[in-house]
Amino acid sequence: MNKRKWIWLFATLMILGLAACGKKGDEATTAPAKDTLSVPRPTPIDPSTVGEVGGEISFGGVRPKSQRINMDQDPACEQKRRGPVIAEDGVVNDNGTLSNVFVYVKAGAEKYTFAPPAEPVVLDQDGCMYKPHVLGLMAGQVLKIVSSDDTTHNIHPMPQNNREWNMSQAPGAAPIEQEFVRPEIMIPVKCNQHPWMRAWIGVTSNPFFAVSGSDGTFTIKRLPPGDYTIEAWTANFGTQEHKVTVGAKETKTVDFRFKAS
Ligand SMILES: [Cu+2]
Repeated sequence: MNKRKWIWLFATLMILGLAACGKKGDEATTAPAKDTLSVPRPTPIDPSTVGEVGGEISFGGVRPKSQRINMDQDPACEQKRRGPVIAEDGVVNDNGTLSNVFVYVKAGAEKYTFAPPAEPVVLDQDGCMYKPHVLGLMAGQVLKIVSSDDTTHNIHPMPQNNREWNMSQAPGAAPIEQEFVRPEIMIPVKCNQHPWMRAWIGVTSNPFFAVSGSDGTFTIKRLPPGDYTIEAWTANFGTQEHKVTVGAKETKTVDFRFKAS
């Protein structure tokens, strides 16, 4: 057989082979996974090895004076108020700890890829205050803003690394759903109607974050074994970081102590 015939034979076999593949593909019962190229696959993490980091945020030094909020300018806010309302930034708990501290894995989790949770994080406007005052969510996760108030709010996040926007929300209006696509610690949020309203949003690239509660404690769960840098962010007293090594199934304690700057 001469060279030309070999080429024809080869081409014919290729066409038959491709046809057979196509037929096989048509009969396949499962479709290929969607967007496998654009959406990175989450790194599998063995749940039997994960540990956690918890601790307490304490405050030493002179307590800042609390700032009372005056809601006189909007009767709808004022009517809903039960007793004095205090600005949350800089508040020291009765037990000498700090709530509303955003604690997160700043470094050590880069080797993993995480998909943002499908459930949104909800930010409520209630009594003309944001609830919660400090929240975290992952880049690409939906932030769902709702209002429990009988007045119009205008929510206005002021990011450095994400798109800035503001949107009005009248009483009874549909929830506003937005996402921040890039990690950012922290995004301040204000209301263009009520100058005292303030929230802080931490946007992370991993699911390892927590906000200290009214007892000043926090817990970051489901950490794979490894070396991490944990940062604690406060609105008024700066940030601090600690390094920690978490072994398989280990629970580590990392405490932070802030003072007035
Ligand atoms: Cu408002």
